[in-house]
Amino acid sequence: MRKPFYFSTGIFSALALLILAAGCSGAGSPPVVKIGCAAPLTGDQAQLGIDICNAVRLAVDEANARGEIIPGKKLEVLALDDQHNPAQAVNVAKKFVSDPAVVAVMGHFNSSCTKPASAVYHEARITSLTAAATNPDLSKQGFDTFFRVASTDDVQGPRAARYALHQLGIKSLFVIDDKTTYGKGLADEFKKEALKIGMTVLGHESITQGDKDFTPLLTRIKPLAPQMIYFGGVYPEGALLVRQARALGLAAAFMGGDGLASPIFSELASASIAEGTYATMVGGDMEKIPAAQGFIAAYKARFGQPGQWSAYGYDAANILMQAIHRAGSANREAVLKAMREIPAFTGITGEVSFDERGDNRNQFIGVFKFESGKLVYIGAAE
Ligand code: ABU
Repeated sequence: MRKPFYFSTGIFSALALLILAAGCSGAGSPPVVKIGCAAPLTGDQAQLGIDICNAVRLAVDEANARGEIIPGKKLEVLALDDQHNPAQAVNVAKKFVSDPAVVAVMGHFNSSCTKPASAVYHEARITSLTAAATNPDLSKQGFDTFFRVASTDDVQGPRAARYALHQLGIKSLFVIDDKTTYGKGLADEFKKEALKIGMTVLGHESITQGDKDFTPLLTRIKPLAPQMIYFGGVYPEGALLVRQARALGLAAAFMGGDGLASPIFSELASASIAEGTYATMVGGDMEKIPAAQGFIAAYKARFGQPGQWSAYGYDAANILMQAIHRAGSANREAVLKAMREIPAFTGITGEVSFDERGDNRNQFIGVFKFESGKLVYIGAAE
């Protein structure tokens, strides 16, 4: 029987080996190792994902310029859009795991996407590190492939409730959530603590992401006269809620979690309507952290103003790259082992060290207030 043509001579065998050695990037280019970045990159939450993936690109390009992660190999960011849709997040996760050049994934942004996607990464034995998904259950699935740098909502919710009572003097409130893994989880944690510390919860209702008219709900809330409305959700619906509440003459203070902590909330609501809204965030004021100034300048020069999550994306990418460097290879299991053994990392957001579930031991919650269209840091929530 004749051999296939390309195996029929020593010359062609040698040629095939050379092509393999050069990898897919072509002769002369260093082999590429990819870090996935999964987040909403289109749609109404796109800016949040873009803020993170841009920071990941910056960190990776800086590391490539230093040439220190895996000598002779070039790192590349492969950013894929999960559209903050859980089904699409699973598709994205499957694309990453089926690409042998992808060594680890940064993401996802939304807890509702991170949850199903993390099962795909666990099955494929590939490290995933989220900078932003804050639902506490994500790290309770028994996946040794899961890591996150963000503080969790079982810390954020209770600290926000205590801040509302002790610092803002709020005694009565109404809770709204957006039914998502993040929004409902955060609102439930806030409410549980509010009840525990003696606040009066006048009601708790849910809205649906993507809906535009919350007037019927707000009309029901108005006669209850809560001192505060607490919203577990993200800025597109948060901005509509506060706009429509003010239009109805509902004067209650408005507070939410890290899903509101974006200047886009103020742009959508308008600066005057957003004025005085509180948003907790998993960090403090980056502009005042000396270690963050180089990052902020480099980010601004390349992409414009960094978002609230950009610094977390940058730190997370540098942690992943340190694990790849310590593994000394682009082997997924080796990188995962290095992640599990990684020592405390001091980044621009502070110290990050992972517990046995992959959560950051450093759980910080800052409180921000919208003033003249800007997010102003007003202190830590304890
Ligand atoms: N933590 C803010 C929004 C992302 C999430 O769904 O957790």
